[in-house]
Amino acid sequence: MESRAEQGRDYREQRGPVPVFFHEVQLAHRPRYEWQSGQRIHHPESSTRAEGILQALASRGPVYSVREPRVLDEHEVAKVHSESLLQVYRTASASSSRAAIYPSVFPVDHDHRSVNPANPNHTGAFCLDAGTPLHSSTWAAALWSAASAWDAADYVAVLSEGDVPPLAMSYALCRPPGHHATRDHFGGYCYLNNAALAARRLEALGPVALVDIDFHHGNGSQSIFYASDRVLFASIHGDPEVHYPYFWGYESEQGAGAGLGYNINVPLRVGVGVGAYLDALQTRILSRVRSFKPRFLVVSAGFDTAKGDPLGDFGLVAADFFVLGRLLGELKLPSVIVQEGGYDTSDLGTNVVSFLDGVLAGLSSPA
Ligand code: SP5
Ligand code: ZN
Repeated sequence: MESRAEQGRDYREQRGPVPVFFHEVQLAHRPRYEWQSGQRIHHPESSTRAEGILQALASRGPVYSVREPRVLDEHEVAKVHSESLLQVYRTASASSSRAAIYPSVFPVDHDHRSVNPANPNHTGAFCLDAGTPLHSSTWAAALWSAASAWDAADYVAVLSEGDVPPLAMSYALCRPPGHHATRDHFGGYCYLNNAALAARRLEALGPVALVDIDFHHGNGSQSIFYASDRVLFASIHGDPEVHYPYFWGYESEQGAGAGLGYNINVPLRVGVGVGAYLDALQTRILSRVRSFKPRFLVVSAGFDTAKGDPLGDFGLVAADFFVLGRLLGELKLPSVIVQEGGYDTSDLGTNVVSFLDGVLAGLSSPA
């Protein structure tokens, strides 16, 4: 039997199907409501999202093949998140199946010495917003979502152990999403930062570019790598003056310490056209990624930039997602695509497949 690393030496390009990592338990997390202008609305981060993506992938026949990730050891998760945050999740997972924890009291300026992660009344100390509930099923779903990202990263890492790094790609169908989760806080429908875990898996092997194309700024990923010059974080998103997460995502946030210059934010005004969007991506993000000379690419791939999305307003259609994917593929880097947002469930699957097809086309185009 050849090991996965030995197989990797024969690969220069992706051959055979692109692995899609996903576990059924990820569907069990079903947040019911969130708040919008004081009104209770249906929660947009539904399990239907993942089902639609799976269906669209299946329609592409043998190009993509779904597999279950292996169990993720919690000590890997602890390389990105605090032990207290994980304890908050474990505590919530032990609650009755009907109960939901919606934090609504947030200890601003509290010194946190008396915060107890085993006390559900203290959950607000670990939470950024009121739209990200904890149900008994949340912890297991988030952990499998993280496992999907970690295994997707492991797949390209193992294939890259040879002298010539292969142009492999993998896709983690992460749901719940992750890029708003910081080391210590959950929020923005995110509990564990899946993309950050993937980047952590890879950064030991070489520099990693983490490019975030979700409509919302990836504040969690930014904060986790803010002082790092090993992981370049670059995000293009709706202007935070107007859009969630409001307090982060400005151009002035450029990194700290050794990481100064390794954090790039490109906020775009409401209703920017696809031409201006792709232009900003190329001139302000992809050029910087190239000069950084990464060994790996991780993409926080949100599709709430799509036309008709209830949360975003960039108006991208399936053909645009193909172009976007191809531009990223043309970086010619082993690539891990991590699912983030995207809430128009009628087009989500089509857009995801179009994007992944684009990445594959970019990776395999003549250099
Ligand atoms: C992963 C991800 O995409 N998270 C997004 C979290 C956004 N939560 C706040 C949504 C506020 C919605 N206001 C909607 C106005 C629509 N016209
Ligand atoms: Zn988003």
